[in-house]
Amino acid sequence: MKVTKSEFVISAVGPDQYPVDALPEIALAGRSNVGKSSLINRMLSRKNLARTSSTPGKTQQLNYYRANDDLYLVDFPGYGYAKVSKTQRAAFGEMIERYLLNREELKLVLLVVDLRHPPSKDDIIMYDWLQYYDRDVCVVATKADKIPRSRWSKHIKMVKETLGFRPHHSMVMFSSESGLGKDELWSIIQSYTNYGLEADEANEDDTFSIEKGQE
Ligand SMILES: Nc1nc2c(ncn2[C@@H]2O[C@H](COP(=O)(O)OP(=O)(O)OP(=O)(O)O)[C@@H](O)[C@H]2O)c(=O)[nH]1
Ligand SMILES: [Mg+2]
Repeated sequence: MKVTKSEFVISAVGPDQYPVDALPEIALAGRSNVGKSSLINRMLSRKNLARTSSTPGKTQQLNYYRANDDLYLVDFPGYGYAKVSKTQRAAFGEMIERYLLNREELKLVLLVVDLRHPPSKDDIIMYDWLQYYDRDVCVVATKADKIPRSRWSKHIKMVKETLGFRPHHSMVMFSSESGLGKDELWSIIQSYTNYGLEADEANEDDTFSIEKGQE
């Protein structure tokens, strides 16, 4: 998908602040500091639209970013950050659980994990949780630029095994640094959002082989 327009829309602390225009939503879940906001910036070709930081635990609401006028990318608070208080953690958990349970516009959850390491206990809990709520999932293994290409397949295998990856879900290797996986991830997202055939046909020249050639 070619993103020609993108904007930050709202930091929502609860359902009464979620957008009401019924556009499809793609949510990003993942450990704090794993690279969710960086992934959003790369997907939208923006340097600093989603705030990234080396201080984990910064994102504490559901942050909505609109791509074209087609869909929202929804940045979740990162989990697994020790310095967030128990009360805060419970409140985020509740908000996310309610969102996952009820949000009709939610079409796909990107579970962002670090390609370098086996998924954490929290990653596994989140993956199981998403399956329990019967949500479609795409596992995005990011920071691929941090390990040599010769070890990518070994690491993908490790990620899949640790998570108990289900073959009906999708998986993509990604790097916000190099752009690896960007077009592939857009194709996956488009296959889950229902602005459908027309958009797909219009984007035939936007194939991921182009960027793959640049890896
Ligand atoms: N080399 C490399 N660094 C990355 C990549 N993605 C993210 N980073 C770095 O990892 C750090 C955390 O990235 P963020 O995008 O802020 O992580 P986050 O998941 O949004 O973190 P929270 O908002 O705290 O949950 C930053 O220093 C990024 O520059 C990547 O693909 N490659
Ligand atoms: Mg973030």
